[in-house]
Amino acid sequence: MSSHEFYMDLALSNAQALKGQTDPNPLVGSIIVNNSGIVGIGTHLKAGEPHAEIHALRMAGDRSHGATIYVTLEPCSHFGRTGPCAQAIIDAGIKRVVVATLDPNPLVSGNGVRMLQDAGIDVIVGIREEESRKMNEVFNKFIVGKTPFVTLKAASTLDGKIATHSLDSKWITSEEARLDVHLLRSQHMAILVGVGTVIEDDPELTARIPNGRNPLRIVLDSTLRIPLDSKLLTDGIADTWIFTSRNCDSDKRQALEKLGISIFATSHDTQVDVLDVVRTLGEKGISSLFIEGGGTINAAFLENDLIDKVVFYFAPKIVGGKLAPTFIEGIGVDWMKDAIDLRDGEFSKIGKDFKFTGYPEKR
Ligand code: AOF
Ligand code: ZN
Repeated sequence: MSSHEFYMDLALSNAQALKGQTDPNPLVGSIIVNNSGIVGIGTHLKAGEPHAEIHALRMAGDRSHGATIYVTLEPCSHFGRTGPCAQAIIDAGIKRVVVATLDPNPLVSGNGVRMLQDAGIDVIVGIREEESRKMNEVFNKFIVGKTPFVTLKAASTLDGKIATHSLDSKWITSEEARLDVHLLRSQHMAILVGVGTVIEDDPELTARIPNGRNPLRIVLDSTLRIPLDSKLLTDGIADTWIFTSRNCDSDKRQALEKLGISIFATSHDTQVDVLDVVRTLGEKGISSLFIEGGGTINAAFLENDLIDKVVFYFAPKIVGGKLAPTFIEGIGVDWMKDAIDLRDGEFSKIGKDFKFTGYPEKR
């Protein structure tokens, strides 16, 4: 491993620790090194707060004169909520900038590097590029199209069942796998379920882990069947938004609004239009969406090409039964050649279970 890779790995792992906390901003880490060693360490903590480089420069102070700065993302060149980092780097007298990857933000992309080079600074781009891009897969999508990066999560037996034929579902996967789900929840801005899940399980949809941030909770409910005493409506732990259809029950809508719940009617008369849901969430600044729906909701998002990533937990068990529900329902494809391919698939073991992550090929 070269020294560039060593310092970039350090910056990457510091940045990665903040996953979920910086949304909708990217995860960014920075390290400043001079002849005597590391003199500055910085990580972007939260949108609206200083960028990674600024924290590192403040720590280094005068020691940044003639030093090298490592940054996992191209230093910014624009005046956003904070000033341009490229200018701060120039002003601090940094001699060399090592960047993992360019910033996909159209306001910045390439301009940050150009600003630095124009000031006579030596710039190297591409150290741990793939790792940095993967770490910011959410940001990379949202900053370009302003629609959320959507992850579909399911937990099933090895024969694909999410409950028995009598609808018993507690528990399919082990405690370790369920904790991993809480971590994923805390790393997303919003979590989405169907009203069936709310009626069946009365879930909290919170992240019950140390430093767990609770996502916004979203329910798809075409006729507003949600019980007024559900935890999602009454516990006050996190906000809950409901997406419904145009012809929903107006009395129930008023009752829900009285509880402080935001209701969005999508364009369809009797169903919730999932394309509308995703578009609206993007407009509201939600960059990451975690879907924990049942088979019908999962199929609707998949069929509409709205899923960017899947996380499936498989418990090594068999329940069987033609009537036991599976995690992708709908009608399904007609021909095997039309099956949705998942690229870059990876399996790992969590407790007794197997976790699969992959990326559906867009059609
Ligand atoms: C950096 N270092 O640590 C981050 C960067 O609203 P602002 O001012 O925080 O700007 C957000 C944009 O700045 C974001 O969309 C991305 O392009 C860049 N983020 N850049 O040099 C950082 N977080
Ligand atoms: Zn910046």
